[in-house]
Amino acid sequence: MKRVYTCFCTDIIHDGHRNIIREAQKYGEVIAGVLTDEEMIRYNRFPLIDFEERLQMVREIPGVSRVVVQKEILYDQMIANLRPDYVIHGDNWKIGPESAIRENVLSLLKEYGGELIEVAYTYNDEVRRADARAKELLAMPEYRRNRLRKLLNLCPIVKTLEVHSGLTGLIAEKTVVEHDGAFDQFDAMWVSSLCDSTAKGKPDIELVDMTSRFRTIDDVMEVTTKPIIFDGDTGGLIEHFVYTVRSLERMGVSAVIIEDKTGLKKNSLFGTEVEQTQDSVEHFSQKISAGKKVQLTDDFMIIARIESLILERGMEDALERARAYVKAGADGIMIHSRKKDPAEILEFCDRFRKEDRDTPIVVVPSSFNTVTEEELVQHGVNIVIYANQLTRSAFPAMEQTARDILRYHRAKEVDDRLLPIQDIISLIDEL
Ligand code: SPV
Ligand code: MG
Repeated sequence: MKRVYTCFCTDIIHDGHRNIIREAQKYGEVIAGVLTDEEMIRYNRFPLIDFEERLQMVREIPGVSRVVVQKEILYDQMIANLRPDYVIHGDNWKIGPESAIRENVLSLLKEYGGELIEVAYTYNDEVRRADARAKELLAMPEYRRNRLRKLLNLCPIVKTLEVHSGLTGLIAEKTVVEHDGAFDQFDAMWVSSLCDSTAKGKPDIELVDMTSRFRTIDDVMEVTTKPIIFDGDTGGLIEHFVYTVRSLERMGVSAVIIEDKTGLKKNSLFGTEVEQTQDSVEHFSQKISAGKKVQLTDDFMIIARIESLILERGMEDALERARAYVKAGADGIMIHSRKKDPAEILEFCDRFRKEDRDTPIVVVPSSFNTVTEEELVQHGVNIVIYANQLTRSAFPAMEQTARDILRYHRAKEVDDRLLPIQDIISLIDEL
């Protein structure tokens, strides 16, 4: 009997999938692959159900005779192991980044005379509704909140992008790239105080109040499903911070990062050029403990940000604070630096990891931007935040456009570098 292989990268089975299996049965014995969670989140979206349930779901499709695990989105390993006579897939992979997978399959099959069967992709009302429902569920607070903890177990490093609006949220949500046969996308979003303030034309000094910051979160949440890490600045008064924790948790935010500064907060990238006061270890520890005490779920994370390197208080001070904050209940440590050289950050990570194998480490490589994600992983970092690059890329582009319109007294000269009108009016999907 001939062998037919197809891979499932989904957590819902609809008409389209059943149709593929019915077609596949006409050619022989159907073997179905299930793509691992690790690989599914690089290329598609976070699965709503766990891997065991996904395996079971595929086993139960009538016509599937065997289920195997596919560990990589490209088919090299699967095809080498199974040598199927046919691979069957919906024809929707002919366009977009997925076409790289199609090319990969075609070239592997060609080596031994295997064949690709493409079935017209079913996009009926049931499929549309199932898709929409999955996205709605992923966006619900109960589903979204615990996803950061899940990602920490799944990813070598959680890649987080700054967002400050619905539009930037959509970029973090939807941008997927294919590069050298690997797919990638961001895992989480950072609601930066710097960029949230900047978008409102305000300085980053805790002037934009919590109500307004929450409004930004809400705008982002309405159009995205990925988990949110909130930049909570100093966290404010302990008596206020406990309310912030409750609100963020209720909204479905996954984590808040608070920094150990007190008084008038200035942006860390000013370093010692402006007056900034570091909080005492005791007081900041109390703030962490108070926040941990009021949270209602085990999902929410309070991450303590250490400003000792920013304020030039030295490595020993940073490490001592890290120990104290973990003891006070912090679910993670963010270490910050404004040096161009990542050496002090990496030294901190190495030394901290030696004594604490588990507590997640977060870094924000805005200044030390030569460091790669791979190097960060080697030094025990769990979350990397690209904290301001979207805002910094948008501003010069917009300013240049404004300048050129003034210069040419019309908009024709800038048009080539703009999003086409057709694309801007259809950029946002309607319900
Ligand atoms: C932010 O993005 O607001 C941060 C990171 O807090 S930094 O600007 O580097 O302080
Ligand atoms: Mg900030």
